[in-house]
Amino acid sequence: MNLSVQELKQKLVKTLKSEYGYVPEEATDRQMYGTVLTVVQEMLLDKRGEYLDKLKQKDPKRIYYMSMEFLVGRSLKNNLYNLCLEPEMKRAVAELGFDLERIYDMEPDAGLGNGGLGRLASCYMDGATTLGYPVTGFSIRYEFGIFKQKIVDGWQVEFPDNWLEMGSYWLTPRVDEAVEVHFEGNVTEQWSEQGLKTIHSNYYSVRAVPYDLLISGHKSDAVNSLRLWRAESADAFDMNEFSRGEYVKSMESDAKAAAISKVLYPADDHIEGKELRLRQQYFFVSASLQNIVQAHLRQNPTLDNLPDKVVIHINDTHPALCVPELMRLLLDEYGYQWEKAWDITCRTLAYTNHTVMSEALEKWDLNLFRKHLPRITTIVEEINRRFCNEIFEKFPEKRGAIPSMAAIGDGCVRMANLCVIACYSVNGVSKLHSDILKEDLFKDFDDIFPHKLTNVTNGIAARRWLCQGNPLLTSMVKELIGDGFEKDLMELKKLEQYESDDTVLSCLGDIKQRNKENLARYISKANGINVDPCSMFDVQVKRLHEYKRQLMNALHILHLYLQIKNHGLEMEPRTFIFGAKASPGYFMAKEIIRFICGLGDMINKDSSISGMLKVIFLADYKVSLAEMIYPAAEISEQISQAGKEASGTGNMKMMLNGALTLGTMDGANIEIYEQVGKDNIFIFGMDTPEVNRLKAEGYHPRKVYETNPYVKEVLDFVQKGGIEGKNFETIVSYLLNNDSYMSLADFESYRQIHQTVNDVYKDACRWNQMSLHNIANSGIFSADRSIMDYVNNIWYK
Ligand code: C3B
Repeated sequence: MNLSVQELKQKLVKTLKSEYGYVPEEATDRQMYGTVLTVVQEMLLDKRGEYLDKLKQKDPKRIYYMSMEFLVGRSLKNNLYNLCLEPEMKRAVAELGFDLERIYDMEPDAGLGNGGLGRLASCYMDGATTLGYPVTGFSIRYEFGIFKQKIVDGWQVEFPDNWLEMGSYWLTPRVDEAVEVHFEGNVTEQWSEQGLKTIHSNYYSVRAVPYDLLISGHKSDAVNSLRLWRAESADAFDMNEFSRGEYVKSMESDAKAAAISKVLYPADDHIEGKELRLRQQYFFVSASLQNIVQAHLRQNPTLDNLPDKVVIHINDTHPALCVPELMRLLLDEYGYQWEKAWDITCRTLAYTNHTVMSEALEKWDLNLFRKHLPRITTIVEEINRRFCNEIFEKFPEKRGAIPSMAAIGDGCVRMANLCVIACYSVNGVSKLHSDILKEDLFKDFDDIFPHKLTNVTNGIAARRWLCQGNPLLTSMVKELIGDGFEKDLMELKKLEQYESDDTVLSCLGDIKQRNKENLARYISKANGINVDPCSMFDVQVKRLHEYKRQLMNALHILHLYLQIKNHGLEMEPRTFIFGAKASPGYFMAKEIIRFICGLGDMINKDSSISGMLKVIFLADYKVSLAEMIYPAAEISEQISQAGKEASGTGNMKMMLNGALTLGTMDGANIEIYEQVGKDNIFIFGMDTPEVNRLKAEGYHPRKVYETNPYVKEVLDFVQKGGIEGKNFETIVSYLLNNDSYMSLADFESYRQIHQTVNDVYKDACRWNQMSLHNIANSGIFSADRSIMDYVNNIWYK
C-alpha cells in the first residue's frame, strides 16, 4: 500500500477524534492503540472490498478451512508488514508522540488454539492469502482463548484469557448473516408426495452470529477472512417464564447457548468426550456449512456443482461432523436423494489427520451423540450401514476388517473412520506420518481406496517467524541474497555460497549473540534469574505431553548436574530453556512441570557449579513469546518417541532461525535430516521400527535402571528427595514401571549425542557453518510450499 507518513498521520488524528474525541496530546497509549488498530482495520476492509469484487467476476473455486483452532497470535505488526507500511506507521505514530513498539506490546495474542494444530491453521491462512487463494477459515469466537499460565511454587496455575477486551478491534460482526443451529429434539419420518421425509422437531435452537477477522497477505491483493461464530440463544429469554415472574429462569436458555462459545477446550492431542465439546463442534460446523451453501447458491442456481466450486477442508477430526451435516442439508433442506447427496458430499470434503495417538482419535458415545444430535445420528447410522454393506459385497477379502473400519463400533461414533469413508482426500502431515497412516492406522482403507491417502508435509509462515521475529538475521540475509526469499523461501538456498565465508559466519554468530542477550533480558525480568548470554541456549518449547519427552530432557540435565558436582565434569556452559502448557486435567504433565521447576530451583542457586548450568522454565508459552525465543535458540530439542509426533512445526521455526536440531527420527525431523544431511543435525535414539520391535519383545524400563549406572544415579537421587527435598514418587515409579514412551531406553543415546553437541560447540566457526547450512535449507518448510501442495494435489486437482 502506498501511503505517506503525512497521510497516515492524518488518518490517525481523524480516527482519534471520531472514536475518542481527543487530539494526540490528550490521548493515552491505550487510545492510540485503539486508533492504530482501527486505522489498519479500515484499510484492510477497503482492500477486502476490492478483492471481493474481483472474486465475484472470476468466481474461482473457494476453499473453506474448518478448524476448531486458529492460533493467530498478534496481528498488528503482521498486517503492517504485509501492507508494507511498518516504517511509515512507526514514524507517523512517533511524530504524534507515541511509540509503535509499545503499542505492539499492548496487543493480546488471539490464542484461539492449543498448539501445533492451531498455529498451523494460522500459518496456512497467511500462506494462502499471500499466494492469492480464496481460503476462508471457520472457527468459534471463543470468549476466552487458551488459558494464561503462571507458575506458583513450581505448579502450573491457570488464569482466564480475556483476549477480547483488547483484541476485539480486529473483529467485524456480521449480524445480518446469523444462522440457527438445532440441537436435541425428536426425529420422525413422514410420507409426502416426494417420498419419505425426515422431520426434526422439538429442537433447541441456538443462534450463531459470525465475526470476521481479516487476514492480510504479503504484497498481495487478497484479503481473506477468518469467520468466528458466537453463540447466543435464539430467543433472548423465555417470555412465558418472564411473564410468570421467573426472571432468572427465563434467562437460563441464553446462558446455556452462550456457554458454547465461552471457552476453548485446553487439551491438545487427547480428547475428553465432554458434551459441551460436541455441542461446540456441531455448532460451528452447522453454522459454517449453512453459510457456505447459502454463499454458493447466491452465485449458482443449484448445489449439483458444489464439488466443482467448493472444497471444505476438515482440519483433524474436530470438524468431522461436516460429513453428516452436509448430508443433512442436502437431504432435508434441499430435497436431494441419498445417492446424489452422498456423491456431492464425498467430492466436496477433504480431511487432514494430525495424530496417531490413540487417545486423540475422537470417539463419541453413541447415546450422548443421539441425545444432542438426533438427526445427525440417523444419518451417520445410514452412512455406516451402506459402507459396511458395500465392503461386504465388493471387497469380500476385507470382510474381516469391517468391524475396525466401521464408522460406528463398540457403542461409539468413530470420527476418523467417518472422515476416511467420506472424504475424497486424506492426508498426513509429514512423510513418516503419512506412511504410518497408510501402513498402519488406515491400512485397510488404503487397500480399498488406493489414491485417497496422500502426504502434505507441514510448513510455517516464514515471514512471521523470520522477517518479523528476527529482524537482525533478516537484514543480514537481505544483504547477502536480496529480498526474494520473502516470497520464495527456497531462495535461502543461495546462502550456501557463504558457508566458508568467515565474515558472514562471524556476523551470523554476532546476531545469535544479540538475540540471546535480548532473551536473557526477558528471562531476568520474567523469572528473576540472570543467565549467561554466552552459554549455549538449548531450547524445548512446545505443549507438555509425555510422548514429547520433556522428562527425558530434564533427567539428562540432572545427570549433567550430578556429573559436574560429583565427578568433576567440565562442559561448555549451558542454559536449558523450557516453555510448555499442560492441559489442566493432565496430572502427569503437571508433575513434569513441577519436576522441571524443582530441578531449576536446585541448580540455579547452586554456586558450586559456577554457572555451568542454568534451567529456566518460561511461563505462559505462546505465539508472541515464541517469536522472541526462536531467534535466540541454538539447540532445538525435538526428542519425541519415534512414530509419535505427526510432524512438529517448532522444529522448522528453530531451523529457520539457525538453531541446530537435536532430535529423533520422528515426524518432520526426518525431512529436516534429509535437507541438511547427517553432518548438520544431531540424531539419536530408536527409530520407529526399533521402537515397535522393542514394544513387541516387551520393554522393561527397570532393566535399564539396573544396567545403566547414569540412569540409576539420576533416579536414585530423585527418589531420595535430592531435588529440594521434594517428593517425585509418581515420576520415578512411572519411569520404572511404565515409561510409556521409552525415555530410559533412549537415555544413553541421548546422553551421548549431547556430548557430541558439546564438542562441536567449542568450534564456533564450525557451529555457525552448520547453522547457516540449516537456514539455507529450510526453504522447503515454508507454509507457501505446503499451500501449493494442497492446491496442486488436493484442492484444485
Ligand atoms: C499437532 C501434532 O501433535 C504435531 O505433530 C503437528 O505438527 C501439528 O499438529 C500440526 O500438524 N496436533 C495438535 O496440535 N493437536 C491435535 N489435536 C493433534 C495434533
